[in-house]
Amino acid sequence: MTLAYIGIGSNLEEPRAQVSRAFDELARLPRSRLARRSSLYRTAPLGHADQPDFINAVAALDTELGAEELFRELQAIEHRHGRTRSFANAPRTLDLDLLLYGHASIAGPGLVVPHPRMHERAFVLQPLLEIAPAAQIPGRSAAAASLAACEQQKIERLA
Ligand code: PH2
Ligand code: MG
Ligand code: MG
Repeated sequence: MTLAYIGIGSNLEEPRAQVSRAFDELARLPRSRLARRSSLYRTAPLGHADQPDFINAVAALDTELGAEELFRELQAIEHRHGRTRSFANAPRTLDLDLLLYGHASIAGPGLVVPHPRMHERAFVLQPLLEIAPAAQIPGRSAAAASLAACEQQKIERLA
């Protein structure tokens, strides 16, 4: 079993419902158990500013799936949510990012773990730290140390 962390994001077509459904679909993945779900967070868009706010969250998944297998399952869920790919950082119905896969560092053609930008994003780090306060990012520092550098990013935990 490997403990993987998955970043969830949506800013189109009822984002809160998209994210809630995504948690349920992660819970149904084969050879896997949804271990924890973070709260939902409303966050200002990063990268491409002219788009709606996002709903973001993080899931912890205990899984026997390999990293590539899990990555393909995540893409299949995105696809079922009507995800299309237009340009980088475009608005999306659902984005599922494999943030961490145990303590592994992976640099494949289609999959890079840890997620290469997670350490600079409050919308990843804050929900991650909610469910894994001691999280370490392989090749970098503790997630908590990275969050300190993101304090200007707008993020609000939803009730
Ligand atoms: N995802 C991006 C780019 N910018 N901004 C927020 N607030 N939340 C996201 O999930 C997000 C983003 C690329 O995946
Ligand atoms: Mg993403
Ligand atoms: Mg993605």
